[in-house]
Amino acid sequence: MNNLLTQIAFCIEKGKADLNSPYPPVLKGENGASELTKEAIDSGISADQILKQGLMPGMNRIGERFSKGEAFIPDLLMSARAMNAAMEHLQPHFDSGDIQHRGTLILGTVAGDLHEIGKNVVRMVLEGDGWKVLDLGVDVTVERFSETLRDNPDSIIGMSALLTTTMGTMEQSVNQIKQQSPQTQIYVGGAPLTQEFSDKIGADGFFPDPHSFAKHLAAQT
Ligand code: B1M
Repeated sequence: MNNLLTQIAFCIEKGKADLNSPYPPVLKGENGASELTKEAIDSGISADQILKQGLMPGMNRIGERFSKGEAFIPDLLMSARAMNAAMEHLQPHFDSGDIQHRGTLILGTVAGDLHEIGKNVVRMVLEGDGWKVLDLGVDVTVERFSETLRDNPDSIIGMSALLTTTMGTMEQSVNQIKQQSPQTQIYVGGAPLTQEFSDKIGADGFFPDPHSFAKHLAAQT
């Protein structure tokens, strides 16, 4: 793998956001995820490659260490901070500059769930593919999804969940919205989900990554 991408993955794993981040002390004075991502973009590496081969592997590694009890919540938060710093440089490269929107996507991480990074990547990719995205953030109640749908009735909805516990919340949210508005398309994603789960809860489709989601929507519009 490209050396820059390896270094980016390392910074994400270690939570080194930028040159000025004092954490971790061993990397003091070194470039962080922000500078290295900019350097990667400037050297012609695609935003997609940086995401898939730099940012995501770093995040997966800290996740694995967390599972084994070798990393803790503050480490996850530092990694999330580093990932957000790097993603700022990717945003313009996912941006198509299209003003003619394909449609509106109401997007959010379901109630009880604070994981925002995957949802943010979905927003960047879909915006880049010409969608107007109403990003409701994290911990989004079904009432907020419904209110936003009432104000934007032709929209589709995208829900993200990263916890097995909040998959239940997602099921309730999908049920409630489908009762109120059966024709509204609701798509779901997030690491613990499957197509089988999506079918079971009556959603219109599961996508493991934003690109397959964007491709599916593009085929429909
Ligand atoms: Co938490 N966390 N976390 N966490 N966290 C996981 C998810 C976990 C797998 C870690 C582990 O144990 N290995 C585990 C879940 C276990 C489970 O339920 N099966 C876990 C846990 C347990 C927890 C807490 C309960 C820990 C605790 O408090 N004891 C707690 C819960 C808090 C809450 O939400 N109520 C918690 C907290 C946190 C932080 C807040 C510290 C932080 C999030 C910070 C933030 O988002 N600002 C955090 C982090 C960073 C992680 C890991 C390490 C990374 C998640 C991430 O950002 N991945 C994660 C382990 C892991 O995933 N390896 C973990 C990168 C992101 C780009 O990928 O989100 O999968 P992902 O999104 C992908 C796809 O899934 C897809 O596209 C994205 C890009 O490819 N996708 C969609 C996502 N949504 C989509 C929607 C779509 C389509 C595609 O259509 C609508």
